[in-house]
Formats: sequence, C-alpha cells, structure tokens
Amino acid sequence: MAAEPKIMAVLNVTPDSFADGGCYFATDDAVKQGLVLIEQGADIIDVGGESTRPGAAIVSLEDEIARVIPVVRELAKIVDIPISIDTSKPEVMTLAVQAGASMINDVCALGADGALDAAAELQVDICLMHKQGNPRNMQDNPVYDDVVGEIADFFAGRVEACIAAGIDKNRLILDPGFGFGKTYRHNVEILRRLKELKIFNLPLLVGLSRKSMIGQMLGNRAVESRIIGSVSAAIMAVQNGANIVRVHDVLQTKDALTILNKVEYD
Ligand code: 9MG
Repeated sequence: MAAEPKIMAVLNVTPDSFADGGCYFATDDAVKQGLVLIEQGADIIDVGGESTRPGAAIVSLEDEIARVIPVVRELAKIVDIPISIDTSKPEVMTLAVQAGASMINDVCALGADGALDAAAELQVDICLMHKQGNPRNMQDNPVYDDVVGEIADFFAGRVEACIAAGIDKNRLILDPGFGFGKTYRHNVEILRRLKELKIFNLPLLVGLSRKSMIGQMLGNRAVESRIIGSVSAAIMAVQNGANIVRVHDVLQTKDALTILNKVEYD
C-alpha cells in the first residue's frame, strides 16, 4: 500500500511572499508559527527566505542567511519533524543542513553554480522543481508544445545530473512547479495529467496553495479567500499521485486528508 500523503507547511521568513509575506519576519515569530503549523498537522516545515512570486525582489546571500538560518537552528532544537530549506543557493543549503535541516527544496532543481556538488555533499532529501524562466520573467508568455512531456524530459535530465553528481536517487522528490512559467491552462493540464509524472518511481510534491490558478478558477478570488479552493486542489493532486502537498493552510488540509485517508488507507 502506498504511504499516506504528507503535508509540507510553508514558513516564509520574508517581507514579500505573495500569500503570507511579512507575517513571520522576526525569528521568534517564525519559530512560534512553526510550532503552530506542527500542532495543526504539518509533517515537514519548509523555511524560505526569498520570495519566488512573479516579480519578487532578489535577496542577497547575506540577507537570506540572516533570515533563515536562525529559524532553522531554533526550530531544529525543539521539533522532531523534518525541516526543509527552501533555497537555490548552495551556501544557504549547506548552512541550513548544518543548522539542522534535513531536506532541500530547490525551485531551480540544483541548477545554480555549485548546487549539485553542495547537495551531493549534504546527503539529504532534495525536491527538484520544474520552472520555465525565472521569477522576474516566468509569467511573460510561457510556451510549451506538451507541458507534461516537457516537464518529464526536464525531470529525466535533472535526475541523471543528480546521480552523476553522486546524489542517491532515493533522496529525490519531483515537483512540476505549478505557476512557475505556466499559464492557467498549463497548470490545469498538469493537475489533470499528474499521474504521467509517476514514471520515475520517485515521490511527487506539489504546491498549489493559494496560487493564482486557484484564484482564477474561483472568478479572480483574492489570496486570503482561496483556502477551500486550495484544499480541494491539494486533495485532487493526492488522488492523482502527489505524495507531498506544500500548503499554507495546514489545519484545513489536514482535515481533508484525514477524510481521504480514512477511505483510502484505513
Ligand atoms: C518555494 N515554492 C513556492 N511554490 C512552490 C512549489 O509549487 N513547489 C515547491 N517545491 N516550492 C515552492
């Protein structure tokens, strides 16, 4: 029987993330929020210090370290669930793992200079996410002939690069990157065809929470009113093969997954 799906809770330590920017910018507040997320049912906490929303400002290495490392260090002292570091910078990956993180969530799929080698050295779990373009231009006019096929080709290349760098394949998790260089139609198609990305025999992680496709589906709904839509999409993703859902609204997602699990796993 497949393992029960897991909840990765978003903990942004940024002044400008699109869904919760600025709420947990101080270390103490972020740590307290981490504890709340665990209480609500999080299986993994994903700590990030640089917003990846379209048009977000670039954060310097020093600022990112100052934001996330104290939070990872303090949380690691007091929690016993995995802490993931949401970063593309190899230096941040290394410091975060030294501070207690046991997973890397990289929206650049270890594409930055030095990231493959750093990750190989660290021997932790790694989420490789697909994107087209970068946060500054990715929504300009994304084009694919076959969005799911091209994501699968990208995964094949990155898995091969990771193995060549000495990373254990069993450490890898794949993520199609909803909203990262994709139109509304691309996102819907990926969700519908998610199972096709199970060909690698690796877990799938998806992040749909509060994203614009949810807002668009609900008639341009504001970010703070996308909770039920986000939970519905997370459940659909799990039914289509997702093993981990990255969410803001842990309590609500946990309830919905509990209902699903009672039917699927009990
Ligand atoms: C950091 N971040 C924002 N959205 C994300 C998504 O969909 N997946 C992953 N892995 N990380 C994300």
